[in-house]
Amino acid sequence: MSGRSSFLIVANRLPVDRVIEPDGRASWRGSPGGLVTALTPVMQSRHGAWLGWTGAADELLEPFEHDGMDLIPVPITAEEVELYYEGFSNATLWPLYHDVVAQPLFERAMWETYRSVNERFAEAAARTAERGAVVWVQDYQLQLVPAMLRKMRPDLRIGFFLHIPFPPIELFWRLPWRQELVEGLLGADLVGFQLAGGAANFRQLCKRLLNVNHKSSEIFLDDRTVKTLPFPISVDFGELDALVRDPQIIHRAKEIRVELGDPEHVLLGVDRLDYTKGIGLRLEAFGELLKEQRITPEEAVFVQIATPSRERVEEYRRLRDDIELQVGRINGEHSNMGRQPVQYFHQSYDKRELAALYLAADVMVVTPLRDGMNLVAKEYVACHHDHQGALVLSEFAGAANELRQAYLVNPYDVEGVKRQMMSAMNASPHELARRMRTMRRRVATYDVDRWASEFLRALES
Ligand code: ADQ
Repeated sequence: MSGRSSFLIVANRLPVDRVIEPDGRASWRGSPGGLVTALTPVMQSRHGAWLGWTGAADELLEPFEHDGMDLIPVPITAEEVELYYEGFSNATLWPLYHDVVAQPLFERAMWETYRSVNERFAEAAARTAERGAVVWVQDYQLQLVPAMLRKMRPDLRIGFFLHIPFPPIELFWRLPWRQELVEGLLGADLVGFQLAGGAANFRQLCKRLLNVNHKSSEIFLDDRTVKTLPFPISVDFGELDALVRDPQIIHRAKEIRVELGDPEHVLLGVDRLDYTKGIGLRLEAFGELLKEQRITPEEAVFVQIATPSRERVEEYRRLRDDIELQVGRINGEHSNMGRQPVQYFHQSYDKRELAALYLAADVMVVTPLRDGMNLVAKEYVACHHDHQGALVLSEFAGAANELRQAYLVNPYDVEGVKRQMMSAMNASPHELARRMRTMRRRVATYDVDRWASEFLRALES
């Protein structure tokens, strides 16, 4: 460990997961995901440091090195996990920023803890950053950090990226602590959003709340300017594309289809088990297609992978029960011996198995009610160099902005979802290739590397 760094990432979580070795010792493994892959080379070349929580409460760990990065654990107590993480982040901000598809909780104790944990992250960053360093703060759990950090260290260049949608004024306005939150973000030199719409929402809000002027992407404060720009996040196209050319993965994809009973159509959903993802409504659409005999259990199987998520938050527990009840109902009504039309897995998978599933699926169904981007949609596209496979995609996912050739749906319109699922299943290979080719060009060009480098270029210019 070398002390101070000229490049810092500040995120709720460190980019590593703890693994217990067979001999009982604990070690760290890089957590999967595009963000870590995209940032690792930048971190290595700039000797960067990453500040974040280990994921375990009440743990005090010294900084350590992993894969050429300095990792600096920020401790969080069990009570703070409840109030800052499960509370204000996931029970207040998450639903508020996702169109209030669940009722947000507005509790003062949660807010107070959010503020004090943000302060701790800012202090840790202030201690670690070299003079004039570049600091990149990630996501909705840390929206107060930019202003806190600027106050402690005006010499730094501070960027912030929001991975989830930024809501329209009318929704954001409900937040009792709206002013402090907006001022928190304005501590950055650059605030990045997934979409231009989110950036515009933010600028309008600043005008209305603080009466500050803006012109195109810039907000003018008394003593400086804040840039607000869209940077649609993406996936590691090259890695996924190479993975699905691996003979073992190809073999596994074929095996999956056989295990599913070799149906004509394999439909797939892959999501964190979250109420924003629209899992229930896509199952409802599939169930109705079965009921109306527009498809039979011999023809089509729906595989739904739902990664366990936020299981201590009440909404999420209820959601799990609802989905499992629904799966049971559909299978109860439509299964015959040896054939279950919905295959449901409440599990996490490694990259290779996930790639094989994407490759095996004829129709990927992505139907969030609201989603910042949705990487699953882009991962599916990256896995289809065969130019086959159809993507059914919600208009309310950020990815719909780029993937215009998907079978776009309004997830609130069940008849429309059913219609597009049928079109996707019945499309000719020629039609599928036409759509897939254009979508692949887009994802190949705007991959996650490009996302990170464009953000950093805008921050440093
Ligand atoms: P998420 O809401 O988590 O991300 P998403 O973008 O779809 O949603 O990313 C999920 C990731 O988890 C994907 O990379 C996927 O492969 C992986 N995953 C899902 N289920 C899995 C399973 N069972 N096993 C293993 N891996 C699984 C938030 C925002 C999004 C935004 C991203 C990135 O909500 O809108 O796209 O951040 O900015």
